[in-house]
Amino acid sequence: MRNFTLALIGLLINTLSCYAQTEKESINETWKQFTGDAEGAEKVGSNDKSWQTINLPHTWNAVDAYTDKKYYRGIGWYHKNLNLTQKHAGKQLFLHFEGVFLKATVYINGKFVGEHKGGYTAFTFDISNFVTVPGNNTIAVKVDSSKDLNLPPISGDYTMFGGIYRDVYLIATNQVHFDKMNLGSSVVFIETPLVNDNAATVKVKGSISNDSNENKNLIIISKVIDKSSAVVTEIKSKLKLAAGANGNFEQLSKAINNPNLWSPEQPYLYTVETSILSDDKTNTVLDCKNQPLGFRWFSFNPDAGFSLNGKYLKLIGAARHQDHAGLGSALDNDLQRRDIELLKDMGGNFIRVSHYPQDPTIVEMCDKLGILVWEETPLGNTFYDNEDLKATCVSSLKEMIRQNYNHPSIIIWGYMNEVGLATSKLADKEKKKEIYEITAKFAKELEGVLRAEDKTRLSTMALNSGGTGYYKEYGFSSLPNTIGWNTYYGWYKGKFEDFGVFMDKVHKESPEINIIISEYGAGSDQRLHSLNPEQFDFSIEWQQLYHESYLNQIFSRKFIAGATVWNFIDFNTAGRQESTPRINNKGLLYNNRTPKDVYYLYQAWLVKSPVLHIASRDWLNRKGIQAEPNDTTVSQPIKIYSNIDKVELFLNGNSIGVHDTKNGFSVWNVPFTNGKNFLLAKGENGNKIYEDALTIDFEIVQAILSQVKDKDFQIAVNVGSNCFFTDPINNITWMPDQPYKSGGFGYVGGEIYRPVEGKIGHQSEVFQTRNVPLYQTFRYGLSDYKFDVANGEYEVELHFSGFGTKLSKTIYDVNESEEKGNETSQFNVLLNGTMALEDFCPELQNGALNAVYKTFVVQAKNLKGLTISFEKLKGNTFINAIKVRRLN
Ligand code: GCB
Repeated sequence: MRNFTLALIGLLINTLSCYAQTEKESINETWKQFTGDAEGAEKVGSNDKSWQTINLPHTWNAVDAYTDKKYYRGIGWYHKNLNLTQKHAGKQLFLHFEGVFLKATVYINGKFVGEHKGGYTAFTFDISNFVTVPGNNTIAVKVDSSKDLNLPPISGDYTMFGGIYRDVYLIATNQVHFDKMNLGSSVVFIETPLVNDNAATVKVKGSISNDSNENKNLIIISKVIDKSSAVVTEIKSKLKLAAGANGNFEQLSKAINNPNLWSPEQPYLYTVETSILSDDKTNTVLDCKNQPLGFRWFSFNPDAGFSLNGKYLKLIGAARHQDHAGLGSALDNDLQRRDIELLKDMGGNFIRVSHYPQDPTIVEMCDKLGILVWEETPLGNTFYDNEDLKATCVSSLKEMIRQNYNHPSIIIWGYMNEVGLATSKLADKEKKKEIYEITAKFAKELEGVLRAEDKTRLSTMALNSGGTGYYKEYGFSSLPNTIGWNTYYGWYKGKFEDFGVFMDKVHKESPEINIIISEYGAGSDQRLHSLNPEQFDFSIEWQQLYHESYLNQIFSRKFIAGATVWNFIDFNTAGRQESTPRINNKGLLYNNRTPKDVYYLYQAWLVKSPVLHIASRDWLNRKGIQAEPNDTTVSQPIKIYSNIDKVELFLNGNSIGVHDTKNGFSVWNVPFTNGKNFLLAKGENGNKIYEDALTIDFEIVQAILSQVKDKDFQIAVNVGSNCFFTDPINNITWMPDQPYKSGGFGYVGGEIYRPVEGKIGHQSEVFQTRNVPLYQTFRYGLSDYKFDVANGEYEVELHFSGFGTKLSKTIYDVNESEEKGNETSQFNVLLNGTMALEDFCPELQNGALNAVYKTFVVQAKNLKGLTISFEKLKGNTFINAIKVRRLN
C-alpha cells in the first residue's frame, strides 16, 4: 500500500524540471549615470569617470520633482559593464528593461541595438550579435524624458520622472526558445475558454524561435499545476522548426473538474508550466516558462453591476500612482508590493492602475492577493492628430496587453483619460469640433486594437463628469464596454449629493452603459483641521465627510459596478500647487504610505474582521476656546471608524458613553481638559473585546484673554480661514479666524477671500515659507483685528502674502494663468493707534506670492488689549495670519 501511494505521488507531483533552462538575472547594480547629454557617450571607452555610480531603479527627478515645478526633463545617460562568462557561450542573450521613461536608445559595445518609445511598458532587445562572450561588454543607454508632443503622456496631473526607473534583466536562453521579441511580453499566452463551477479548460498559445542552424523537432508540454504542486492536467503537442525559423503553437487542455476559482476572498492561483523539449531520445528541456493561471469569469451589467464567478461583487478600491516620497518613481519591488498589501488590508478589491502601466510586481501582487485590475495607457486630457503620437499610443496599448495578458486579476483595459477636456476649453467652435472628431476617430482605432488583442477582457475610458455632452455627441461614451466617470462633486464644484444626482442622470440617459466611478476624491493636508470644514479647504475633516458621503451613495446604487478613490496615495505632481505644492493630496495615505484616518473608514466598510479606529491620529494636538469663562473643559467631536455595532469611549479612564456605529462611524462630543487626554475605545464582537487608544494633547484657550496669567501666553490666528493650522516643525497651532467678541479675539469687518463661491483661499504656491496654507487664505477689507489681552508687553507678528494678479488659475500645468486677486493693495497698519506699517504694499516688500512677516513690540495698557487697525489706501486691506506673544 505504501509503495503504491508513493508511486501515485510520483506521478502527480510536478518534478519542477522547468528551472535553470533560461536564466534571468537582474543587472541593476553598479551603473554609471549622468544627467544631461554627453556627446559620444555611446562609444566604448567614452569617459564616464565623473558620472555617479548608482543602482537601479533610478530616476534623476527624485529631488527636483519635489522642489521645482520645472523639474528636469531632458536627456540622461547610463553605462554598465556587462561581464559575460563561459556560461553564456552559445546562448541567445537578451536585455529586458521593465521601464525607462520616456525614450530609450540602447547601444552595446558602441553599436546601436534598438530604440524604445513609451515610458511605462517593458521592452526586450536581442543582444546576441552585439556581445563578446566571454568578455566585458559595455551597455550604454541614452534616456530622453523631454516633453514630446509625439509621445504619450502629452499632458497629465503627475510628474514625468525620467530615467531607468525599473529593473533591468539579462536573459540567457538556448538557441531554441520562446520568442522573446513579442513586444516585451511573456510570449506564452494563457486563456480559459471554458470556466464555470464544475469545469474549466486552459488554452496555451505562443511562439518559439529556432536561432540554431539546424532544423528542430520539438515537443511542447504545458502542465497545469495546483498549489500543492500536483499536476492537474497536461497538454502535449509537437512542432517542427526549420533553422532560423519561428513557429506558433496552440494547445487546449481537457476539462479540469471542479476547478478552484480565483476571487478576492480566495485568490487561488495555478501555475501553467510550458516547456519546449527536443523530440529525440534525450527529451532535453530547451526552454521553460511558468505563468500564473486563475479560473474566474466575470460580467458587467448596466443595472446589476459587476459579478465575479456568477456572484454579485461591488468593485471598490483605489487608483494608484507609482511614486514614493523621497524616491520619485524609483521604488524597489518590496515597496511596490507593500502598496498592494495596504490596499488589500483596507479591504479594497479593485485597483485602477493609473494613468499608465506600472511595475510588473503590482499586477503580480493583485493576482496573489485577489484585487481586480483596470490597467490603462497614458493618453489623457488632450490629443493631436499626429502619426508618431498615434503609433506610440497603439504600440503602448499592445505592449501593455501582451505583457500582462496572463494575469487573472486584470479585467479591464483603458486607453484614454478625460480626453476632450482641453479641447472643451477652446473658444473656436470649428476647431473644437474638428479636434473632438479626430479624437473620437482615434478612440475608435484604439478600441479596435484593444478588441483584436484581447477578446477575453473589456475596454474602458475614464471621462470627466463635466463632459457628458461632448462624450455623447461624438460617440466616446458608447464606444468601450464600460465607462469610468471621474467625479469631484463636493470638491472642485457642487455638493456631495450632486454626485448621486449626476450618476442617476447618466444612468437614466444611457441605460445601456456599464458604469464605474474611475475617480472621486478630495484633498487633505495633515496640518489643516476644522470644526466647520468646508469644500476645498484641504482639511482632514472635509475629506472624511466627502468619503463618508460617497461611500453611502456608491453602495446604494447597484448600477455603479465599481469605484476607485482618487487616489490611494498622495502623489507627486510637480506642476500642481494647492496646500502642499507638488503633491496631489487626495490620497487615503500620505506619500510616505502612512494611512490617513480616512483609510480606516474604508476598512470599516470593507473588511469583515472587526475594525476599531479612533479617527484622530491625524490630529493629536488640539486647541479650543472655552465656551464659558470658567470652564475647565472644552468639547470637540471625535469620530470612530468601526464596523462593530456598539462602541464605548473612555476619556482618562471614565466612560463617556456607548454609541451605535452607523455607516462605518460614530461621533462623540469629548470634553477635553487642558493637557493630555487619554482616549480608549472598546467594542465587543463575538465575545472578544477590541480596543484602540490614543492620547490627545489639548490646549484650552481662555475665553477672557485678560484673565490669562501665564507670561508665556501666545496666540496665533489663521486669519481668513475656517481651519486650525499646525506647523509640524514647531507644533504651533494657528486658530481659525473668528469675529471679535468682547474679552476674546477676532476680526472687525472684512470678508474671507473666496475666488469663486464654494472655495476658500487661493491655490497658488507661496514662497519663502514652509507654511503655504497659512498664506493662501486671508481676510480682506477688515478694519481691525482685536485681542483683549491683559496689560503687558507683547510681540505682534503680522503675516502677509500679496499676489496682485498673479494667481494660478489652472490646477496643474506649468503654465501660469492669471486670475484677478487682491489687485495691488496698499494700506496702513496701526498698532494700538500707532503707525506700524505705513503705505504698506506686501507685494512690493517681497514680490507677489512671497510670504512677508513683520514683528512689532506693543504695550497693552489700561485693559484695552491690542488693536491692529487697517487703513485702506489702494485696493483692499488684508492680512493672512497674526501671532501675539507676551514678552513681559
Ligand atoms: C482628474 C484626472 C487626474 C487628476 C485628478 C485631480 O480628473 O484624471 O489625473 O489627478 O483629476 O486630482 O484633479
